Amino acid sequence: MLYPQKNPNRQTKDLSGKWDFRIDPRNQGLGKGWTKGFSKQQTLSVPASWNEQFAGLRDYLGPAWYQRRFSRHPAAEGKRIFLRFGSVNYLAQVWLNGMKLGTHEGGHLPFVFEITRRLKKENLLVVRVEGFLKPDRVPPGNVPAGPLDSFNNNFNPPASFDFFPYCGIQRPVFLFTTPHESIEDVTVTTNINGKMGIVSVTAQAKTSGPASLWVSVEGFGWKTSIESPLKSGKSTDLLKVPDAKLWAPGSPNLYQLKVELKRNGKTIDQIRLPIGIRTIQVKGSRLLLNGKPIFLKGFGRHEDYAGTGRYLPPKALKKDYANMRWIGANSFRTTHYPYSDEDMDMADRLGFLVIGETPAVGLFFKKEGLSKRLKLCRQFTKDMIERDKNHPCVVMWSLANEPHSHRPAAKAFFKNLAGLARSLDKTRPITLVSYLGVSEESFEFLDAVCVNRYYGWYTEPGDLDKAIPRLSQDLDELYRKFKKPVLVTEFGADAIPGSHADPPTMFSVEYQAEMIERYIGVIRRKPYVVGAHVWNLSDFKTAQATHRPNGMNYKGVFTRDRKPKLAAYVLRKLWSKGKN
Ligand code: BDP
Repeated sequence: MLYPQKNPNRQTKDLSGKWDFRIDPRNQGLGKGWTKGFSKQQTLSVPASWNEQFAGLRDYLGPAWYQRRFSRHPAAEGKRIFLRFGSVNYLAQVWLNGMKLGTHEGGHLPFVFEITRRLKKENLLVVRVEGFLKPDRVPPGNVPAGPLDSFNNNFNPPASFDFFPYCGIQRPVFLFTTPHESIEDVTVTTNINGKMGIVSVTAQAKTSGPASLWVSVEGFGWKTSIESPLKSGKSTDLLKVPDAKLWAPGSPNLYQLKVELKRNGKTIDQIRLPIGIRTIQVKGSRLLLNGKPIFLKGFGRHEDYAGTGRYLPPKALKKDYANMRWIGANSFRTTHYPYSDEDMDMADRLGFLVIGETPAVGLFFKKEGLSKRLKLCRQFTKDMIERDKNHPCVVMWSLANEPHSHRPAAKAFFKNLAGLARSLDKTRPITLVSYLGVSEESFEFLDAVCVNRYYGWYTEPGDLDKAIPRLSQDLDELYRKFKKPVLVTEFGADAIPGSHADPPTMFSVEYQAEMIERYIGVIRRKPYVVGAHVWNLSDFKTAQATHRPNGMNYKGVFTRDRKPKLAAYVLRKLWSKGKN
């Protein structure tokens, strides 16, 4: 699934802006023919969640209708034309000029429809969106609380996860063209041999006659290219880059890859991609980037921003990266769903290591609905890897966050998913993120052990002297059992901005800062721990609950409007000068 791009053979048009909108609380729209157009109630911004744009819609999960008109552009003449949604949460049904294009389930990954034959001079695009929380969806909601299947969090709306279940068209919508004979996919993997970078490029193309592929890599004063004929629509090339400038945090060197589909010297189609030459590998208790041990310091984040909900506008995205750089972080996990294409591009450019996570948060393994949840998880794992496989920033795939793996079915579930992930990507380690720790049996066949730890918060509340030795003991037990690198993928405390206490007390900024500092103190003494991700980069909106004042999770070291709390300064000191 190639990201839409503008180049001499391809065009794009961003459909962001004001769209017509109408909620449909009595679910009448389908019966009343709104698929052919409806009278709007209001206009709203796309991309953005609807819940934050109108006070009255905060807890409304659907259904709701969007529509937008657009004209055919002359540049589309003689091309194939596609419509791409970056993300719609959760269930989307799409019509163009009254004809159904299709349905897509799942909130955080792109989907595409070909509309070449459906496009008219003037067009009406209609989208119905529904985001109900259901146990057989991923992530699930409305799951009866019980020790085996769900935390008793009592959230309103009843999500089985701790972030607001925003709905709507939450990422950009693009029209894009490709030639009729076109490059369909490109897969890039890289290796290093001494000072030589080796770039392997597999391209797939659809042609109606013989054609060849030209692949070139250019950058830092070097250019190399190879031509090879297409065999059954495919070609694989190895390109050697002497004295390669490797990609790493602090030196995010990107080369330009160009893949051209040619016939008789004429370029029929082309794709350009920034690529990074790097390797990633688990060896014993270490994580190796370009053959050298690397420590991941950073955060779990959320796509969450006032007014736009689950869409991070460019200024907010920029600020998140500015904050992470200021503090000395080198990585993050896409908690708890794949982030936008724009986010991944920025991580490539600025040199952040990313653990890419699927939307499988709060999974449970009761029989009811399990086969549907597995089917969805397989789809999301596949779509995530296909979308992000060429990003040098992605160094690990996470199959899930905090599954309730108490039931025996969990292990088989994750074996299935891990097998799928490995068949799609043989270059990156695979993990899942657990709250269970030593009893998370799937770590036996995964590459790294990722755990979220809240000693001093959900257990030993307010008592860091008791919490810290427990953390230390727990980490040792994990390593003793699995003998794999350990990452503490979440730890932290809520700190209400401006709330102070001496001695440090839960919810004060002092308590959060002290807890984070003492956790890092323990982590530094464990040579098998290869990552520390603080929960969270910024405060974020969640569902209402007794333990979520103002419907907020205040574990950010920055506020929701991205201002530093005390813990941010403490971390900046701890992480400065390349220290872990
Ligand atoms: C962890 C979850 C995360 C929550 C966090 C918390 O992975 O989504 O937001 O706890 O409670 O268990 O703050």
